[in-house]
Amino acid sequence: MAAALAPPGQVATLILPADVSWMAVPSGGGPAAPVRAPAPGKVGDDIIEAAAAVLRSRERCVLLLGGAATRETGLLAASRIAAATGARLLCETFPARLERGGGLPEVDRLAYLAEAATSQLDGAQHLLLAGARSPVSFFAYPGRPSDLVPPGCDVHQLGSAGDDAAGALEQLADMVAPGPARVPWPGERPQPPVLPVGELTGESIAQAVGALLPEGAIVCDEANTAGSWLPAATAGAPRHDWLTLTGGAIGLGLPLATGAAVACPDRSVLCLQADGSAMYTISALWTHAREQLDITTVIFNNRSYDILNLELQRVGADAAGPRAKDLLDLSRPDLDFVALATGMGVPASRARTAQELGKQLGQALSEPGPHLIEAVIPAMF
Ligand SMILES: Cc1ncc(C[n+]2csc(CCOP(=O)(O)OP(=O)(O)O)c2C)c(N)n1
Ligand SMILES: [Mg+2]
Repeated sequence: MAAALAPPGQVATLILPADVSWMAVPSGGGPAAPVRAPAPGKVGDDIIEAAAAVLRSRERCVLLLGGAATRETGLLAASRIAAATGARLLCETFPARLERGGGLPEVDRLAYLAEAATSQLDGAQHLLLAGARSPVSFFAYPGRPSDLVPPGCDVHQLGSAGDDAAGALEQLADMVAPGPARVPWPGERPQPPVLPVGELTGESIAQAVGALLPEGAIVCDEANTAGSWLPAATAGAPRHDWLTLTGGAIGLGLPLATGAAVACPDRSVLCLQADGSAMYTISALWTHAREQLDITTVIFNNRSYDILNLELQRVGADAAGPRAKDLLDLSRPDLDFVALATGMGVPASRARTAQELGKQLGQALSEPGPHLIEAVIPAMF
């Protein structure tokens, strides 16, 4: 169990013999002491000094943050380094927990689409990895490399998995950017958007979320394709945590929200959930109701496995016939998420315009307990 808890939070399955469920507890044995996660290892001084030399070389550097380095300590140190050395700051595409808003430095995420990620990394001579792995594209494509590191770029790892990447960044910042810690804003500090009006789309949902996100919220993001406007729209929000699907297996959002709300009962949890992925673990809604968790779920209902339509085109299979396309269509019948939610005890409503969403989201966030809003939006691909 200690190994499972060790950073970077490896998933573990514990297989026990059946007789543990009837065995007597050994005499004198009360409940076991809680298992403590082992402290992260310290990154060696030689590694930090080598990274400082790279940053001082004035060659083009990208600092890629991931793991535990995407929280306040790591973000502040990394942004000091970037301001002092001109290194470009990025964080991994799907951070486990990205601390944002409330004046924290806003860090762009490495793009999901390989060609967009390639242009972000274009021209880099050094890639410094702090808590992140060397980037590869999410899917493979015919005739294109999966390795996103530009040709000729040197990759430097600031310690190994499980090491204290945030502490190493602080040490590195003290070397290349001495002076008091401050939050440098490259431009103006972003402002929250105003509540949107008009058509309900991924973009207007993002504006409503940006306008209404409460202080201290935990956002569980599995909005997928229609969620691409969320990072920009929420950069000016009050302080919050952003949790994403770190692997590729969809269906994380609703149970992730369960975990977040159980762990942090005093914080508001906002679950941004695409329709197709929602269906993999829809039963989590019943847990939201049964435990009366303070979770507001917004279903991005584009009635489609939309990303797969895009990926089908991108692998060059755009001549796909009606049967292939039908596999990616989630209508016939349309899923009724209001009925699904209310059937499991979660009060629910449907929004078809941006105004309706703004009103329903504001109300759901202001009331305790679980709520679901089905946002009906057009598919893009
Ligand atoms: C467990 C699992 N099954 C299947 C897939 C393949 N897959 C990737 S994306 C996707 C569709 C996602 O659809 P939705 O959640 O509605 O998001 P959208 O693409 O519409 O934005 C599927 C089925 C997967 N990644 N994981
Ligand atoms: Mg969908």
